[in-house]
Amino acid sequence: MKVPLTYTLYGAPVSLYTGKARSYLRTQGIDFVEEAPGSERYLGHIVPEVGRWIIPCLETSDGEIVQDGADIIDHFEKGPGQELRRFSAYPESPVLLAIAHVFELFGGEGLLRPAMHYRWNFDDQNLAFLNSEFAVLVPGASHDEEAFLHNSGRMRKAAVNFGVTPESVEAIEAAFDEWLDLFSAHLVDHPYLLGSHPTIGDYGLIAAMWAHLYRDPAPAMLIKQRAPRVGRWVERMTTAEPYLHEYAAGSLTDDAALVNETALINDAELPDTLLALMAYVAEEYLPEVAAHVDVANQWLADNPDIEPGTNGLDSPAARGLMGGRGLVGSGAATFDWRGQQLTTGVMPYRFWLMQRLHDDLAAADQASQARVRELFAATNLEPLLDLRTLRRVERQGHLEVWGPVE
Ligand SMILES: N[C@@H](CCC(=O)N[C@@H](CS)C(=O)NCC(=O)O)C(=O)O
Repeated sequence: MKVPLTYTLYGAPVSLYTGKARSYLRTQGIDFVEEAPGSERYLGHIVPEVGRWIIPCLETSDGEIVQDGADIIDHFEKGPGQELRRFSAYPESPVLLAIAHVFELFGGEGLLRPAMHYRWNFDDQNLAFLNSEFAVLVPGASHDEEAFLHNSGRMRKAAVNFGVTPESVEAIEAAFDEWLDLFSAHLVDHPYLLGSHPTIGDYGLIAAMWAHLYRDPAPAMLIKQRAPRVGRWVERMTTAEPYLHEYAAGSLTDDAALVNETALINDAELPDTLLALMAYVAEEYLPEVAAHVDVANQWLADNPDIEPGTNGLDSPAARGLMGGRGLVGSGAATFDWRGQQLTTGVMPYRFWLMQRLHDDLAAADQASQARVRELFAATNLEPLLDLRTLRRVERQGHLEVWGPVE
């Protein structure tokens, strides 16, 4: 008899990165319970094990702890949870896989500007909701709005670290409208980014698109008015049952088609709407991640003695390149974005995600590698294939660390 595995997901409805892991578990039909990070088990056991307060964390029935959205997905894709998933989130086609990696990176790390803006700059619409949402994280927390206004100060200020400033908000809104229009156009013929089931590209996108951009009141209204199709994709990403009403009946609603690799789009005939989304990522995010790599490489060159397997900082839990939380001390990078200069904090985690693209592509056959390069060149994304930090980022003991000097 198969022993049922029940997973505990430590996370929260209001959390961006929990959305990625939760969406995976739901769309794959994997049983789990979600527990607030204010719980005794989380604070007393998970945090000490993981080495920092961070969500999402997954705990298996035999006590294994997995931190990080990508690692949680890989527990089911490549690890012991494999037989519980319905389909693989990694496309077999190296071309589709490379595209999926781009959107995993972009969704989790490149859509943070609109996510932060639409969460923290619309108090009239959002404040009462956010106050209630954050209060549920901690048992017995106050629901007092004044106190929330004060306590949320750190998160409000954090928006600046992602390039949200009075000067940039107009362009952030225009860029997000453009994103909604492009994604909406793509979804006319495709229920998910790459066809008839979600891939890691969709799971990356749902991170920003769920808690911040679809659940919070102000952007929810925007999406429902401007891009209802995108709203239905968000909802589709939160269910195990087919949610495909607007697509041609028959094959798509057939469960076999859903789990079949051929249900993904043909990599030899990529739709123009997908190419347009890729070109959008090039404009919106490529200059930023390129600037981050430059700053990191300067820092690595200046600090050649960092012990492999550490982050080179006093606190092993620190997430910014230079340990800071905000722009000061985080190793901020400045880059051109839509006619202005933005400055954002550098986080090595992003390089680790980008390495997944590089590694999978390096493992592909020559013809596929050439095809990906051609495709990325046509959509202005080619430089992404060649961005490298002087040392690789590795994950050890739930933390990001530098690999050996190569
Ligand atoms: N790389 C992590 C990022 C997780 C993350 O940043 N989670 C946020 C909540 S959505 C967090 O725990 N922040 C706590 C902090 O920064 O102190 C993942 O993808 O799981």
